[in-house]
Amino acid sequence: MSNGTIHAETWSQVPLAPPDSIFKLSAAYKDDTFPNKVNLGVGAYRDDDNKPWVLPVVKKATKILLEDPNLDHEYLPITGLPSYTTAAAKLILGEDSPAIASGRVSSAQTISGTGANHLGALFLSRFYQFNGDKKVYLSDPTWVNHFAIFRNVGIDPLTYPYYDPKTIGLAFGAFLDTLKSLPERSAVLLHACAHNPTGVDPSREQWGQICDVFLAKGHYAFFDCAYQGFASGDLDNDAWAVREFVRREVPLLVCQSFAKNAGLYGERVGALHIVAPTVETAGRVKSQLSVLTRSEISNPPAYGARIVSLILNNPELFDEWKRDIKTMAGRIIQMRKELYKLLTEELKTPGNWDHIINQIGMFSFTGISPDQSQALVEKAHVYLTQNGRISMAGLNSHNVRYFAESLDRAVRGDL
Ligand code: KET
Repeated sequence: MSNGTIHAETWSQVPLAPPDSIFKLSAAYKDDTFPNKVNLGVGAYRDDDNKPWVLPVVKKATKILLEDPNLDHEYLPITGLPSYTTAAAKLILGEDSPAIASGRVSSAQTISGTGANHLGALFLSRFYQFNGDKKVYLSDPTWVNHFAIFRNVGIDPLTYPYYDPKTIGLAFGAFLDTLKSLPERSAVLLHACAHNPTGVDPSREQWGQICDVFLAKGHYAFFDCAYQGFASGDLDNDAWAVREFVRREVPLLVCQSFAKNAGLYGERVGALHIVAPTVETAGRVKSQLSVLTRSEISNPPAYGARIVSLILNNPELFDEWKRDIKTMAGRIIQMRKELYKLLTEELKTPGNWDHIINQIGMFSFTGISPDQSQALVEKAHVYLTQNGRISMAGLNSHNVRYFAESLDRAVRGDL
């Protein structure tokens, strides 16, 4: 070391990492001064005036919370606010869930859906009896962060076929064949509903066949549920696949997020639910979730969980929330219809655009090439991920025409 001085680590070995592919779009959009710019990048709901929407039911719950004379800022228990985790488990697994009734669900409050994925992956990494090396199978494509989340805990992420670019739909045959060919007891990540980024979900009949293979092969289902309510506008409907797997006793866990369906993005409200085979196992699992959580975050943040707990445990607020979800899902469906109409009837954009109305949830996978996506970003000020995913929630009655026209030009190579 120079001058005989001993230096502490100076990070000369740290490589510069590229910015996050989704969040960099939000930043670029913010900096863009073009008046007609459109943000279709991050999956965050916007109202028809392109404003973030604080759900009316969240405003009500906040008021109740703030007026509560007993409100304090003490630590929550390590695995979270019990009134929240219990109600959250019921929301995804169902009021009459056999797993809840028999006390086999271990729940932990997490830092939103990302934290649930992380804790679930960490738990698997520590305790799952992998058949060989630690591997998880992810849909191709999937939410990009899944890869990093599993790598972080020493699980190698591999993919299974899911999407067929030719049909812009589910590659069901290849998906099922791959599930059958994986080693027994493989860990497989499934999107519970409103698949990100494709907007393509299996039908109930297809879920049934997927479930058959999971049972036959003893696979472990790692469900990620970040969009309950956003697929169909109905919370129970969107939880169907998870509940069916529980009913048929596939070993599984569920990662849950209230970022999107309650508009609580920044409050980081999530939960991990592990369904165990017996009450006794559930107790041991929960004890380990507690140990893992303690070392990472000590205990989760209280505010968002209190809001969601109020909403889930008060029948009036719960009904109001369901109406708010319908408002969001309904506006997105409306935008799908308008975009489809503009592309097919008015602009007569080359290609088939049926997938715009057939795909569900917050996203649409347009099927355009990375070059066309880039042209939209660079020349039309329309921000979307390179894979051609658009967040439908970023469209509204004011910008849908500009977007349709820009997409039309990109497809024709005129941008
Ligand atoms: N799972 C999926 C499938 C998902 O799309 C997201 C977020 C999450 C989990 C985590 O969300 P959280 O806010 O931690 O509850 N997706 C959007 C935002 C992001 O990338 O973080 C997105 O794809 O735009």
